[in-house]
Amino acid sequence: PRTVYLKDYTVPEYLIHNVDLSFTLDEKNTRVVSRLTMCRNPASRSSDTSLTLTGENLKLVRVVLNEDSELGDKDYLQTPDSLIIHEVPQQRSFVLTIENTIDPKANTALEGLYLSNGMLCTQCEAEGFRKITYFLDRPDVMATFTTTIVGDKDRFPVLLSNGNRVGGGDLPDNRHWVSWKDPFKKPCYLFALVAGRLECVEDRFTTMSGRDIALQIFVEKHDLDKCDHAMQSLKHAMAWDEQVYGREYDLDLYMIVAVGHFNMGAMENKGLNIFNTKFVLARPDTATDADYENIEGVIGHEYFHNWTGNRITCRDWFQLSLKEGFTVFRDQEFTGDRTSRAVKRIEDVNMLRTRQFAEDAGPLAHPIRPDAYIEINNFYTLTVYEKGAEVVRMLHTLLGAAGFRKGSDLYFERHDGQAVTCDDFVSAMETANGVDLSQFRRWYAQAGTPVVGVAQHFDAAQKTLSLTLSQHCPPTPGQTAKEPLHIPVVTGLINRDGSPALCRLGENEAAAEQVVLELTQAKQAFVFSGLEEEPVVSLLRGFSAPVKPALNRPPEELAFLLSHDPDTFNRWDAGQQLAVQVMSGLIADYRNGAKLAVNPLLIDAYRKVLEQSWDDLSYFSLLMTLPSELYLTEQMRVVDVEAIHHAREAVARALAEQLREPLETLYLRYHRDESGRFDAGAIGRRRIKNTCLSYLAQLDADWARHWSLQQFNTAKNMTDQLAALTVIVNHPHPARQQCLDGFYRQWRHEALVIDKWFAAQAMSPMPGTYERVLGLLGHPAFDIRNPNRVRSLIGAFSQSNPLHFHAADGQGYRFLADRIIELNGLNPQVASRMVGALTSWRRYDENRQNRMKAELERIVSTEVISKDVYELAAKSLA
Ligand code: HT7
Ligand code: ZN
Repeated sequence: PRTVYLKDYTVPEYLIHNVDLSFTLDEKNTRVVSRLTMCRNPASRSSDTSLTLTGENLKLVRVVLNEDSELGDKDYLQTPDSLIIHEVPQQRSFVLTIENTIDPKANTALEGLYLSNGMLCTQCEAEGFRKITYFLDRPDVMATFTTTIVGDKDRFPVLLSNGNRVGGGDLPDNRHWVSWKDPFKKPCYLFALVAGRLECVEDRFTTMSGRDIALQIFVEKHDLDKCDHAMQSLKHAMAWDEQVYGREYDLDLYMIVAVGHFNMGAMENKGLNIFNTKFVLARPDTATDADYENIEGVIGHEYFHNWTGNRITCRDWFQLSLKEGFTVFRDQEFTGDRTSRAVKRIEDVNMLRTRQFAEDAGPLAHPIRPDAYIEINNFYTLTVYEKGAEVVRMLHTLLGAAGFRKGSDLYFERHDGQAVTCDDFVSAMETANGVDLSQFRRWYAQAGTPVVGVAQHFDAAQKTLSLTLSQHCPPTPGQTAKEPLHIPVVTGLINRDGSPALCRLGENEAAAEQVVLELTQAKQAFVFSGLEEEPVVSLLRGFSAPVKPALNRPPEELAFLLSHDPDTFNRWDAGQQLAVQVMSGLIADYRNGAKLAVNPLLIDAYRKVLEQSWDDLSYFSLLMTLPSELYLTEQMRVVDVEAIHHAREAVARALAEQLREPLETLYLRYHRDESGRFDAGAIGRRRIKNTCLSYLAQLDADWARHWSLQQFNTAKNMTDQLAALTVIVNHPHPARQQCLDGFYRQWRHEALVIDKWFAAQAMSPMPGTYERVLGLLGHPAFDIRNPNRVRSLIGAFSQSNPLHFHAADGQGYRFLADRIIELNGLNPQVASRMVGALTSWRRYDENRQNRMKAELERIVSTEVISKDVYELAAKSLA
């Protein structure tokens, strides 16, 4: 397969100004007529007078140049992925009309035009438009689109595309037509079409300039009662973007369609977002609090793309983080403002530190602006999205909120309507603030997670604290030597009595509660003055940079920070690091066959947390939650999944035994019958209650088993019901099967709830999980063609059940490789997402390494292998 390089970028040879599309719909044979108004790109230096359009799986019917001359075989050449027209006008604009047919029913890859539960819909990012018609399928070709759709009135009563509806009417043979016009220039990856039997929920939003916007959410009829939260979220997002970024919506209509078969979360097509049902549908009895929060976040994310992605798009796909990193940062801030800032930051960092850091340390590590790819779909990664957002966040930290806003204003002003680069974004920040960000730009080009070393020296006579920070970044594939990065390290100081110590850097600086240390050199000292005693340093507050601090704090100091750090992130993190220290000791004990005795300091620290009173109960729950097995995996040189699991269980059990009373009291205090309101208070009460329940389930006690069963049977909302089911499925509970069967019967008509049913079983640490997962593959509700089902069974087992997936006999690996090979032929995008669980093979013992490697080799030698799967499997073996 061909590798595409950033360094080879050249401007397009031709431009397309206007696209007139017409679709005559049929499930197996849709006819597409595309009329392109084009011209030679004056900026292109190529002397080639032919025109190459991309296209895949298309049946070409005819090609007409300038309305009248139909081209013959000798005028063009068709290849499996292109149409080359040998000669087109060079001096003036021309019109090219192409007619082709496509087969949406045969499209199991869910890219281009495909069928989902009888509905026709599109997915064009990144390169799906070429599966609809021949085109210049690249993001720097921006055109205005008019789309006419013709379809049967019964099968396709609703016909949607981008922009505003400009016409429609009846046709013979029970057919009808609708025309849509999108006045904004856009790349073809933002094109969308939806047709089907859909119902609509409608609302309105008045923008800051007084424009009235119609908001519509289209779903299948039985889901009409689950759109309320998505609609509210959309209105909140629209208001937030006006308040925080001064950005207003531009069309008269904003449509969202929910589909059951979708490769990712959602897609920001101009004026017509298409969403995975998972990120739209919610009712308190069917969706958990986490689902509600995710829906708000994803609705916000896609809405924010209207400016960061659509009005200003990417020049090429290497610049993906330009729109994704920035938009993730925007959605994180939106959720932080809407819910709890402290909790949101912790959740985001948790994901970054467990999953993105692993990606950055493995064979698939790449910069947030990659410089080469075989299949661009493989680069919708945690690095491009989440680390990309951290890079934008660092700019926000370095420039301050006001400086960042000046920079974003200039970015929107300079580049509206353009396809630009990450560099253009940084330049706008630079110009607007009069700063030099040249070193900061390295974050875009350098892969890997920097390690920041810390050494401190207190001079009692001088009353100074000297903090020496250093940085180094381990090599990553293709990048051995790394250069120092520009790292903002937000730092505060705490006196030994727990009060904040003021930070004064140098003699003349004003004292502040915290400072941003700008680490730019390999090693750099910062001197704080005016300190009466040696303070405790609170470093990297709010996780101000995506780095690993190399700090070996004594457990007493961590316990101190857990009690006193005013920074909510660092306070939580101190508890996490303390637990990691204790668990690391237990992991070693387990490996040595020693008894697992939990350090009382940890129990004491957790007791103190329990004894305090907390306003934010969700934050309180996070303080009470132990680091995950995946996070512990990241801390080990050679991963021992069994030792990690048993050490963590031992700590959870010890906490449950020794803190039983306060945990019980808390559980009972919040065990109210709540209907599932989505407000911070109710969410917090459910969260702390369910955290307590999962601790109490560690006790081998009938009353605890009874509590979980009772909660399962009486829960009025999905958060409580699923929390109880999870506890039951994760322990030897006598009612396990009965609950699973009851849950299935209750929810068999709600696909998203059945996804939870599959996932809960796939993630269970109980013996026999592998056999159950294997059995579930044959369950009538399992469908390998549905990505949500694949993720809930195969994804959950391989990515969230380390104990069983990494069983020493290799059965988990074999199971996954078999599924990947099967999926490879059906849906390469989903197949390649599953490869991730095998790519970290170097982190395991020799036996597991050999077995994982053997499965990767089996995958690579599959006879017909997609570019998607090949790229990840081959690169991880290299
Ligand atoms: N911009 C979108 C990324 C995307 C995608 C979405 C759905 C299906 C396939 C896809 N390929 C790429 C989603 C986003 O980041 O908002
Ligand atoms: Zn996005």
